[in-house]
Amino acid sequence: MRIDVVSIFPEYLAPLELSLIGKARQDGLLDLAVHDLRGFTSDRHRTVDDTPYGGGAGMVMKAEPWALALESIAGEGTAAKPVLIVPSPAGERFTQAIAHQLAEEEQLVFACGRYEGIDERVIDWAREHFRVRPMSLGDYVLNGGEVAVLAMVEAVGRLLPGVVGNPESLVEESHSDGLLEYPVYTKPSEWRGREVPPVLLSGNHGKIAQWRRHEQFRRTADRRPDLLSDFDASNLPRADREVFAELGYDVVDGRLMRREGGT
Ligand code: 6GU
Repeated sequence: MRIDVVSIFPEYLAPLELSLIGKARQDGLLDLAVHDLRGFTSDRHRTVDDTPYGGGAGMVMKAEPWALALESIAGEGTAAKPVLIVPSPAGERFTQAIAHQLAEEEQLVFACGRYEGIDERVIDWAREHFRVRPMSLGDYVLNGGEVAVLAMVEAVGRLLPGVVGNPESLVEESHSDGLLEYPVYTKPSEWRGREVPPVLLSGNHGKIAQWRRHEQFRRTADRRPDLLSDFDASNLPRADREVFAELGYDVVDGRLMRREGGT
C-alpha cells in the first residue's frame, strides 16, 4: 500500500517510523511519504492560512497550496482515484469496518488540516481526483489532523498482509465481531491476593471459549451498550441468551432489547 500524508508539521508524523508501522515500511509492505504543505507555497512567508470570510475566530487554510500538494500526489500515484481522507471532527466516524475497507485500497492520501479547517472549495475540487472521505475519530476536538492520522494509519496498517506477525491476533480483538474483547491474564496465577479466573486454568477449551464470549457480552453491556443494538442475536445458544437475560436484555426478532425497568 502507498500512503501520502500532507501536513504543515511533518515532524508530527515521526512516530510512523517506529514499531509495527516502521517495520512494515522497512519490509516494503507500506510505502509512506510525508509532505510539507509549505513546500507548495510560493510567497516569502510560505503562507498557508488566512482570515475566514464572514468573520469569526481563527484562521482558515488557503486553497491553492492544498490543490498543488494534492495534484502532485495524484499525478505521482498509480491508483485511478485514490481515497483522500480529510481528518476532521466534522467527519464520518472512523471505525474498524472502515479500517478494513481502507486496507484494501492501493493508495491512501491524508490531508491534515489545522486551525479552523481547510477552505471548503478544496474538498469539493478534490473529488475530481480522489474519492474524498472526511473522517472523525470521535466526538472531541483535536488541534489538527496529525494525531488522528497516526491513529488511522496504525489501524489500517496493522491489517495489511504481513504487518502483524500472527494474523490470529487480529481475530479475537475488540470490534472484530462487534463486541469488546474479553479480559486477559498472565502469570502468576495469584497476584497480590487476586486470582486468575479458575476456568482459564481448567484446560477445558470449550468452557474457556464460552467464558470469554460471555465476558465480552458483560463488558460490552457495561461499557458500550450502544454496540449491542447492532448485535446479531438470532440463533444464540441458550447459555448466551441466559447471560443477556441476566444483563437485562431479551432477544426479540433476532435483536437484543433492553428489558423495561431492567437492572
Ligand atoms: Cl480526525 N481531526 C480533528 N482535528 N479533531 C478530531 C478528529 C479529527 N477526530 C476527533 N476529533
